[in-house]
Amino acid sequence: MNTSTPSRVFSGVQPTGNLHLGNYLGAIRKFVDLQHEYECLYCIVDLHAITVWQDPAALRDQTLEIAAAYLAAGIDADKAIIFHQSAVSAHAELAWIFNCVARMGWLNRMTQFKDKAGKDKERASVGLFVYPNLMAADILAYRATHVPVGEDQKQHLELARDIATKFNNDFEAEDFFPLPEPLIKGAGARVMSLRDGTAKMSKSDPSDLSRIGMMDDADMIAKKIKKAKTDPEPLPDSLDGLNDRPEAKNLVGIYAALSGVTEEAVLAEFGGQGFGAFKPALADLAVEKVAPIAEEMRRLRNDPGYLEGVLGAGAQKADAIAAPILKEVKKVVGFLG
Ligand code: AQP
Repeated sequence: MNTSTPSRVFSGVQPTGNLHLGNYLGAIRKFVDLQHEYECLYCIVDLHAITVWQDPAALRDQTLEIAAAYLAAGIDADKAIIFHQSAVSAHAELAWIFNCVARMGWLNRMTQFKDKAGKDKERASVGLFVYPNLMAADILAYRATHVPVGEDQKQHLELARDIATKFNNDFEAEDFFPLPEPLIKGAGARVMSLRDGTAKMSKSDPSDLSRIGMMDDADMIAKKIKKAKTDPEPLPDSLDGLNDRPEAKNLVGIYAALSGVTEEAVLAEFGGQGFGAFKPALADLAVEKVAPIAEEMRRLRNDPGYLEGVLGAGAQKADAIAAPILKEVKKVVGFLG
């Protein structure tokens, strides 16, 4: 039985294309900071990606693109473990066990399934429905204690805690799995669409103008910010003045997250000014922060052999942690060794 759980971070990004500023500010940038404090596993969750249709060649390509993004953003493959989910079988094996622990009622309450399945639930894959069980397995296969994610993943993380609790209770295995803590706070936890300040910036939004892509060049970033939806009012002097102005609030939030200052500080500088002045400043800042990452991603993408080597070595390290934990799980459940 495991009672002394060391702090360990696990998180992942789906290789589903169109990696955007929300993924960077909400997740990847935090991954970079955390690698100095914790043992970290950063996964490219290709098993999650196929819960909706993925062209096989594109999936391989997108997997390498996320590996390039991790490295270009500053994750050090000698410090953190970078790997793709399908290379470590513990994820799928533990997910099956969790399919038998989680309850239908719990999954029926997941808002992401409702959003992604849309009106035609009958045609959604079964994998999309049990997606949160796989996410719980991703985390708990390593007994990870901390999970940096954007706001949109909060409900799934609560479900992972429920699964860990039920497993520990059902098998009278107190503290077998830790209850993983979300690391959600901070600027950039919820970046909204540039076309609709009430919808999150998303990979699957049909409008490319809705997101700043991590591979966008300087001209494209400037164009998208120029075209971002706003209102005719100047920026207010205080945060209260952003209530009921979702698009303005979003752009101020992005500026704050990129520059590492508070939203109050952004308003102290730009309050009273119109978007004609604010948007070019935001575009310059976004180009300054994103363009070097995009350039490094492009350089790394030209060396697929190197990226595959990083992922292969990472998968071996990840497997070395997960395999003994899975072995213990099987014993607890009652499987013959
Ligand atoms: N808009 C966002 N703001 C802040 N964080 C975000 N994340 C996603 N969108 C935002 C965080 O990025 C990490 C990786 O996300 P993912 O690729 O695993 O899945 P996702 O949430 O499905 O990404 P998208 O872009 O929203 O794709 P679609 O369009 O398919 O729904 C996660 O930590 C997530 O919280």
